[in-house]
Amino acid sequence: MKRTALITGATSGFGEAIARRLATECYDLILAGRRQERLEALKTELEANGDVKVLTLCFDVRSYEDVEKNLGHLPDEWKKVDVLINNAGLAVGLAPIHEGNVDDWERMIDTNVKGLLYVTRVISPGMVERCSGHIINIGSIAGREVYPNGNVYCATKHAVRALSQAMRLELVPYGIRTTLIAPGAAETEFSLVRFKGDGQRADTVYQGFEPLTAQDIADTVSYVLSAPAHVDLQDILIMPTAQAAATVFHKE
Ligand code: NDP
Ligand code: 8X3
Repeated sequence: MKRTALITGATSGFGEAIARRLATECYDLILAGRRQERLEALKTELEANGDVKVLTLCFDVRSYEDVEKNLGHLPDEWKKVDVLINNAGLAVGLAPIHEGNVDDWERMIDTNVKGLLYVTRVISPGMVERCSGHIINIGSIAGREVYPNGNVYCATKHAVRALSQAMRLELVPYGIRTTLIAPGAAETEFSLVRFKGDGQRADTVYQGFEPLTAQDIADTVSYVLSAPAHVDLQDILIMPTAQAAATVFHKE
């Protein structure tokens, strides 16, 4: 039977790879992000290639009003969201606390923490009503460890971890599964965004070792969703083989 998955941050990186993967696995997809042309291109590609229906929604997760307008009034055939993947997020800047850029801090807190909360607040009541559903939150190794100059990004991912634990505790009576997937270094547009478009600096992050790929995270999501109904993979840390901790890499 077809199920519906909502993926935030589907215009690039993990979200886009997860969309491609779930399109082959009996899911119809609600794809969200701010870049409309990318959402449309992905919808066209996925619908041309397979038996999948795609609804694209272009909004900023930082605005509760926009989240509610887009997700609180879904067309009837899209109302039953079986799987929510809270993936939209970003790091902006890498600076010690005494030199931090307050706008960067606000972007990270508003997107990674408040955005995840807004989307969950609008989608989870339907899951509670139906007594079924699965929420997958994309955390990070930065949600388990703090590294120098990562201060606020690490704090937001620690918050994602706390909120994932809270969701698990509060949604267990309704048969809703929750999963936190916490990746280490993965090569996506993440570092390009962190370094505000400086591609050369972004490339240096992934030099000398083999990072995770977006496909690795899509595979993990697929595995999590394929577990039998009585199994909840609650907390997954997935690292490149060459990365043992946030700042410990084996580089050639
Ligand atoms: P990308 O930059 O490739 O993708 C980020 C996605 O988030 C984009 O689709 C972007 O869409 C969306 N997004 C960002 N801000 C907003 C917003 N305000 N409203 C709506 N959508 C938004 O990075 P990744 O795929 O790597 O990142 C995905 C998640 O994984 C993030 O939460 C990140 O923190 C986390 N992560 C990444 C790791 C890595 O090393 N790459 C490791 C661990 C965790 P658009 O710009 O179109 O809005
Ligand atoms: C992204 C991985 O180590 O840059 O969450 O914080 S890291």
